[in-house]
Amino acid sequence: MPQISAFIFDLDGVITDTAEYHYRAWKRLADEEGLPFSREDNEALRGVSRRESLLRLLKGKVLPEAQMEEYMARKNAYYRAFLTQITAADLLEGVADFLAQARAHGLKLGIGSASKNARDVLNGLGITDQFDAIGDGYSVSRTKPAPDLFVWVAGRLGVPPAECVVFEDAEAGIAAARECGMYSVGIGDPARVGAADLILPNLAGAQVDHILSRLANLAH
Ligand code: B16
Ligand code: MG
Repeated sequence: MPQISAFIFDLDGVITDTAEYHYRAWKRLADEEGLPFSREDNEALRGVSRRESLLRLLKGKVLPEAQMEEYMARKNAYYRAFLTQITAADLLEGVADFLAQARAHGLKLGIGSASKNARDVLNGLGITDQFDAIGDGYSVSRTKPAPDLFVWVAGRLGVPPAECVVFEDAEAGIAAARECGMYSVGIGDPARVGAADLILPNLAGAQVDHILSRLANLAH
């Protein structure tokens, strides 16, 4: 039976749903600049960095670096205005219970988020102190699907990658977990997270015991 010692959670789309706020912030910028941007377009920004999000929003349009920087700063200011409203009520259903179960199992808990705002989101949710390590958009330079962020978090937790399970809602995040030999649990649409070892619609009602035994039965 494989040993599993840590759970590493993505933030947006797994612990809370900040995707709506990212969408509204990008949409405001796009409207101001006369750039077409829909909710469907926003789905392609899930889990990717701020710069990569802007590149995808620009759909091939090339801008000078200074203008890219200004767009990213403006979008981030709009996004951060939403963050001031975040409270424990914004935890996705089942998350508080799932974290408590994982702790009771003696698992180490980490965050592996692409966001440079991850600490502020966690503080707003009131759960910062539940994690033994927090990896965010400042921790490494290569973003998901590179495995660097999850490897960084595992290092901080003092756990080998092969003993970690990543919970992710984005295709790039599942690819990153697989790349470094971690187990992966995909949260949400199988069209996005179909490459994961296990897929769950969300963490509502999820049982740590059940997940550990299903992963133990996989050839890894
Ligand atoms: P920021 P995650 C990601 O969070 C979001 O899903 C993605 O939409 C966003 O562009 C990215 O963080 C960077 O966020 O602009 O706050 O640095 O899913 O990795 O927790
Ligand atoms: Mg995510």
